[in-house]
Amino acid sequence: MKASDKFPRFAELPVKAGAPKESSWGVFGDDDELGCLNFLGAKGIVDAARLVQAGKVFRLDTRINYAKPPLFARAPARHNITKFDQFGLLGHDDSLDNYNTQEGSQWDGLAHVGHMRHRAFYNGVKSEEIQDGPDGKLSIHKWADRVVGRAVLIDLWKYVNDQSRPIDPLSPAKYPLTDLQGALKAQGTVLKPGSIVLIRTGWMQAYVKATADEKAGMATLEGLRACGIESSSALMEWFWDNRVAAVGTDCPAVEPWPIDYQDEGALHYRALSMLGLPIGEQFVLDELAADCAADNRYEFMLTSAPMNLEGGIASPPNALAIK
Ligand code: UVW
Repeated sequence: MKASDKFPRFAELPVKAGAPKESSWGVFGDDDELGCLNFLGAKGIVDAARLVQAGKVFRLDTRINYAKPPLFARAPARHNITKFDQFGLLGHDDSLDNYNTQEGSQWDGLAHVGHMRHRAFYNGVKSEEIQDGPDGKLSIHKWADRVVGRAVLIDLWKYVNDQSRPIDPLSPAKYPLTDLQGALKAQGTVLKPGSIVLIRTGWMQAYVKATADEKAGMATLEGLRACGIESSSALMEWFWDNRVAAVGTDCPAVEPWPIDYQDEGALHYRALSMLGLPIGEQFVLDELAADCAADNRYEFMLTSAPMNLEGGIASPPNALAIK
């Protein structure tokens, strides 16, 4: 890190008395609700805009209801179109009923998962403080205009296949930190402070090819088997010390699924509750990856506008990668 970097290193965490081990609580202020998104900023947006050179845009969200049925037994959304033809006005409205904000591509907000032993969410927020409306703590709407900056794709799927050691994405295979570092090196990409990291594991392309019966089998917490990245303290140190602002993946849980809910080392606890690191799941990265491989440019501008829902817990990313 540069000498001007005012944030503590991972080894110096926590900075706040009484805060859990390896937590960033207090680093961005006692009332902070943005966590690692604080690593993004005006300079990063200007630098990211300079990466726009080809005029290509990649949508990173799945279509609504792409997963049939949705994973983790989440409910499918119902889309209704209402016709009107009255007072000389002909047209339509529509509504999306029963919409679960995690039915497809999603950011897990910091209110999604709290630490099971500390009984607390990022920055010590208690479950009672998480509620609908403007006063809801750690609400996703606070990110609505924040997730813009330089992003980097780490194509793990390509990396392991290029080395003739493919994994089965529809199994709980674990990519180690050394693969993330190796893929970056092979791509010639560096992490700069304030980057959003996108990680392609190969899960999404395998899921899309699965049969309807296989998808039905994967739709429950018990039935799902999915690859992901390791959930170690070393990985969190690497993310934090590189000032990674958010991590989005094409797999269902970032870490391999199933997870052991009793294991304090689970990435959901380490990232969301301890570091305040937003994690994204079921992102669409295959077309972007093909383009990055073709022009050998794995960095681009990313814009993501989470839902402006006061008290919201999660959101589709509404993400665009722009090259
Ligand atoms: C669960 O919380 C079950 O899943 P996720 O946050 O990975 O969508």
